[in-house]
Amino acid sequence: MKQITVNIKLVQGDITEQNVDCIVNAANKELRGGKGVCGAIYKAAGRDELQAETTPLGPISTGSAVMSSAQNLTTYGLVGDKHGIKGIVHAVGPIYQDGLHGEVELLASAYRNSLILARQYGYKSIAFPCISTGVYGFPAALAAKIAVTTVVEYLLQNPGLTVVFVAFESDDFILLETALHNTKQYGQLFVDTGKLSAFNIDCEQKQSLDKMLDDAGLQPLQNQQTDFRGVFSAEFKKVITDISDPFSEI
Ligand code: AR6
Repeated sequence: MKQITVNIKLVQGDITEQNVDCIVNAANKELRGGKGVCGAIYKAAGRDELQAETTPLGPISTGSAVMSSAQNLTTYGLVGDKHGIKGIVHAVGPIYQDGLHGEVELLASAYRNSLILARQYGYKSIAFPCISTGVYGFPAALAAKIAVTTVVEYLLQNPGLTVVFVAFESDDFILLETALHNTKQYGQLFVDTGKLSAFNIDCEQKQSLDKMLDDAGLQPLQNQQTDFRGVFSAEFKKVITDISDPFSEI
């Protein structure tokens, strides 16, 4: 029986604080610094420096993606270790109109092309925001299904990359979690490793998270901070065991 392990992490928080090789920006075609996650990424990386690098790379078409450096973007691990994000994938999702303008395939393409780029650059991990679900108005539940399906399909064919879904809003976290559980349609045996991590938590949150970590046999958190934003991440390890799934020949 064929076994393929797919590593997917789901986090609620800020994409600029993830310990990954590259992060995905929900970009516009002209690669102009904008609002939402784009604004957060440009701010963290250094607005002028990143804009100077991205302007000559554009314009690009909807559904496609380009890689830039991460400029000054640095994040810190749970034990305060400095971690440099190496690249930023600028992926352009569709502006949602009515679902009849190829939006589903264009959103899937934005995810797929980001994964292809990360792999071409030899990166081992990539973090995605919920592309198109903010300013571009894509229905969040449908977007979560497309994101998860596209990523799982890609990883089944190209194992080795760790994918982190970063939900800024708790609603998106729940939608992604549901979509991840529903990928059982591929016949996976689902294993939740129960590994927890946290970012920017307040004292009360820290105590309860430390207890959860302790219960799970893990070390307490080291980087206590007072600015509360995102707190919870769950790591999913999927072991594909069903030979009748569509990718059984891989
Ligand atoms: N980390 C992770 N996710 C975030 C963050 C963050 N720091 N901030 C917001 N989000 P949007 P779009 C989530 O509007 O719909 C820009 O101006 C947010 O909750 O950023 O693809 C670009 O320049 C939402 O779920 O991107 C484009 O012109 C998700 O990011 C246009 O908006 C995407 O929302 C792209 O629109």
